[in-house]
This record gives sequence, C-alpha cells and structure tokens, in this order.
Amino acid sequence: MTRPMQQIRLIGAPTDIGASTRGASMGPEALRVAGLQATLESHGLRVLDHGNLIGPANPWQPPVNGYRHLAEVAAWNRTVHDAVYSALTAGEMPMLLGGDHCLAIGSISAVARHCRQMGHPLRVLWLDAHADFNTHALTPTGNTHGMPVAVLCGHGPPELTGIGGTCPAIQPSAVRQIGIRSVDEGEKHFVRQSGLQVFDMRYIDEMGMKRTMKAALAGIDENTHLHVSFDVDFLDAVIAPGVGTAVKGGPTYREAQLCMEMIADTGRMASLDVMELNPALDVRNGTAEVALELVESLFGKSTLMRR
Ligand code: HAR
Ligand code: MN
Ligand code: MN
Ligand code: MN
Repeated sequence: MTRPMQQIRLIGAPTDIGASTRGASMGPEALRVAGLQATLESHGLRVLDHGNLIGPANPWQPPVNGYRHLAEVAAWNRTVHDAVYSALTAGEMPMLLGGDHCLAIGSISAVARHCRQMGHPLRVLWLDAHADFNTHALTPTGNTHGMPVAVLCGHGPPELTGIGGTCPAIQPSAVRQIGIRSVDEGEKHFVRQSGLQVFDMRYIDEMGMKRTMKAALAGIDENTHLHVSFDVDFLDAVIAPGVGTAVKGGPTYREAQLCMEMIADTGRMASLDVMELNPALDVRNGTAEVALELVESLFGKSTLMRR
C-alpha cells in the first residue's frame, strides 16, 4: 500500500436525478453489499462509512429549457458539495458513492474549493466513456449527467456553476479525460474549442494504457491534489454491464487495472468518485464487484508485490 493512512470517508449519494435510466440510486448500497468497507480495511486502510445523503426524489419529468430536474439536481449537488467539503476539512479522503455522474459537480466543486484554500494544484482524472461536456444548448437529452465537466468549467446555470463559491470551479487545463468513446456531435466541437485534454479510446488503442497514463499524469508533483472521477461506464460493457449507458469498446479489465495502479503509484489521489453503477441492470452484482476490485487497485493493491 502507498501511504500510512489517511481516513477514507464513504459518502453515499443514492440518486439517479441526472441520469437517462433509473437505478443508479441503488449504486451506494451495491458497493456496500460487494464488501467495500471490509475489502479496503483488509488492505490496512481506515474507512468510515458516513451513510447516505438525503435529497429530493426523482420526479422523472421531461427537460425544461434543456435541463431535466434542474432544481433537484442543484439540491443534490449542494448536499454532496457540503459533505465532500467537510470530509476534506476534517483531513479525510472523501469517496463519493454514486449515484449518477451529475453529482461530480458538487464533489469536484468542493475539491476545487479545498485546493484553492490550501494552495494545492488540482488534477482531475475523468475516467469515462463520455466527455460529459454538454450544455443546455448542446444536450440531446437534457440529462445533467452528460454535463458535469462543462458545468465545472463554468458553462451551465448559476445554481450549478456557483456551488463551490467560485465560477468556474476549475479550468479545462486541470482535467484529463480517459477512455472516451461516446461524444455527441455538438459536444465534440465544444470539447475541442475548450482545449480539454482527451485520451480517447483511439489514443489508448494506438499508444497503450501505459503511455496514456504517463501522459495523463505528467506534471503532477508532491503538492498536487489528484481527484479521480470514476464513471463505471469507463469500463468495457462486457465486464461492466451494470451501468445506465454502457458503451462497447472500452478498456479491458487488465487495461483498467493498469490505469488504476499507475494512479496509485503517484501516491497523490486525495479524493474519489465512483459513479453510475446501476444495480437494476447488473447481473448478480458483478459490476459492483469489478468496480470494487479496481478501487482496490486505486489504493495500491497489485497482483505482485512491487517493492
Ligand atoms: N452524452 C449523452 C447525453 O448528454 C449521454 C451522457 C451519458 N452520461 C453518462 N455519464 N453516463 O458519463 O445525454
Ligand atoms: Mn460520466
Ligand atoms: Mn459515462
Ligand atoms: Mn488536499
């Protein structure tokens, strides 16, 4: 294991308020049932489960002005922001258990606020099949889980962009996206225009995961706060069917494992989101188990002892 340990604070956010399919609201419990706390503890990590946050029910309404459930999405994200921020303030490592990926707005807004206060450079690794860079004008669906990166970069409604106290919460230059293979047409242009660094599947196919991760982690130093936003649909749909928007052609188990291990090797991961797990679409909780195995790798579990 990497470091003698900071306490990990598990924060459940049981909602699918920003998603296109119901069921991510059951994600936190599926991770617990898979043995999240005991498994991490078996590696010598200290883990405290703070239980689940509470927020508005999913009214399952159509979009209004390009957003579905904006008021409820804002309420959930404010709650997530406060929980993640309080973990960081207590010196703990927040692990957000989603819940759909719109909740990364609250999570990363809190991380960015913490980094501004501490003077830490922030690097966000966005592991996802999707760029999540839509706006109300670009989105084909109105689902806010397709928008968090854009919102964090300042493109969105004030009730979301202002959650961490400063808009924009982050600069595109803080973000590295990995595993991307499903981007909407308008979104594509906006990603290019914004200068986001995207290591898409084509890049991974040509360069391999090792060189991809070297590039994505380049430039971080001992002060860097590394935030990992792990959308479980990052993984190939064959190994991770239990997600709302599965996409073929993603990283294999072994590629994903290397990705996670190289993150662990930096020793800089200071906050984590595990998002979009959808037990309603899963088979015998297998996707939760795979996600947990990869989280173990994020914390330094290696197949062989390295040192
Ligand atoms: N890009 C599509 C949209 O905006 C699908 C987004 C799906 N998002 C997630 N998060 N599952 O990555 O609706
Ligand atoms: Mn996502
Ligand atoms: Mn996704
Ligand atoms: Mn920090």
